[in-house]
Amino acid sequence: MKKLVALIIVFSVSINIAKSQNLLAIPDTISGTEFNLNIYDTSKVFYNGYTTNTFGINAAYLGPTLFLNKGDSVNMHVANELMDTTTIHWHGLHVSAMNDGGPHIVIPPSTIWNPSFKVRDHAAMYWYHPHLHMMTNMHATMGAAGLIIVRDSTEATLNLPRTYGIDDFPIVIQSKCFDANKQILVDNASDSVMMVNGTLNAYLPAPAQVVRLRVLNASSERVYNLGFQGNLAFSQIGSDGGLLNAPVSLTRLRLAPGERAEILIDLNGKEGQSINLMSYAAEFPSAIYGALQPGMGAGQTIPGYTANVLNGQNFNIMAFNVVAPTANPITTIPTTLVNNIVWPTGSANATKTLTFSPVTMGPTAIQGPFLINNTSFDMDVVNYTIPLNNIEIWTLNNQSPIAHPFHIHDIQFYLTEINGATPPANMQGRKDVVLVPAGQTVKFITKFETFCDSMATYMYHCHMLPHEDDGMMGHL
Ligand SMILES: [Cu+2]
Repeated sequence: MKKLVALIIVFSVSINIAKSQNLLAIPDTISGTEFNLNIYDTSKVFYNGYTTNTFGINAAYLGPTLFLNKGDSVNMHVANELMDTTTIHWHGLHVSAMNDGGPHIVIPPSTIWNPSFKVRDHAAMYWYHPHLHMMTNMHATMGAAGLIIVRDSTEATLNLPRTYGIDDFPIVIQSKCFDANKQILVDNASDSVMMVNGTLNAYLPAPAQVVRLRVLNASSERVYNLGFQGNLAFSQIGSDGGLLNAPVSLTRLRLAPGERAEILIDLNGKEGQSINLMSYAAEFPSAIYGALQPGMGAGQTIPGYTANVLNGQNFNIMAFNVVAPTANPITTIPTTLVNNIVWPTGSANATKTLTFSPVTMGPTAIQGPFLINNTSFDMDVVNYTIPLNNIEIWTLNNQSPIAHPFHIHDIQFYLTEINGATPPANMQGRKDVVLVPAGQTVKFITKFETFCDSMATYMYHCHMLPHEDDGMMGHL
């Protein structure tokens, strides 16, 4: 009998080792109108027996999720307890340039930055992260980032899951590189370890009902081709800055650095099953970071890239272990959501074309640095001055051999064309990041409203953080 018990214990341990999974961390929350964030040097155990140095915000890795209500006036208190200067940018929020936390709005060590602003954004998930010139990748990779969930009265009327951590889950996807001592390596194409919410090899017990996932790609460079094991269909209901007009049924969702997507998965009747969230990167065409070939040509690569086991492969991101439904579960997916009103293209006052190119042509062209309109970022040169209330159409023309996720501060935009074609339905909502494939053009329309300040600027840049740090950025 003793032997049998021992055998059962050994067997169950070996099953656990085979699964070798960790319960997904769900970031703590702060709600109300006063938000205290402390950025500090700390550490976290990602691997048993190793202490990894990190930058924390109120926690060892990734900050708390901030719940904001549209219309509220909020006060942020950001204390920098690092040895280094940093900034905090509210990615996607429509705030004044002085409150935006770009590279000019620095928080020196041992000081507190106190921006106050009115929440003007649509219900969606946004995020906050450092934006210090040439240091964004380092600070964000070390863990200084967190989520913002905005709620509004329109979203509140919809029959959607919205109980955080119960049927509405944040999913922050990052690829990381650890050295032999399990310290985080920054700016390295050997980002072969996947983590979700800072958890390696994560699983989430998810109830057997309609579940909402708010997915952020917070990786420095990697693009994901998200899908569920067995090609389980899911519905995208929101993009970066708001809900879509109606859910869009998908089996794949490409998500580039900085982009967010809200999706619903229907787990009704799946209790007891385990379903992996995957990246089907083997399906990517060339010239995307994450594809087998990161450049347009076979000879174009990045040091460390070819040896990285994630590139061009289908891999697990995390697992959903389906458990019993909650009380009063959401069991259906709505047919309509909101009514996004897009500015007519004829209403535009101005157009701009931004051309992306490498500094050097040839085999090393995909290693950067990259230029926008043949110009590298200069802290002291304002690239565009835009009259308040201008409606503009921007054409992003990628003449470099790798796809770049373009991000602009202050506004949300609507895509009007992708390489001459109408964008797919899941890309027709409010966005602040768009992946511009190599050799292609993307057009969007937006309105620059509410804020203008001749003394402070907003950034636009590539959200592949090494590209941004290397000067693929401008300001307006
Ligand atoms: Cu880029």
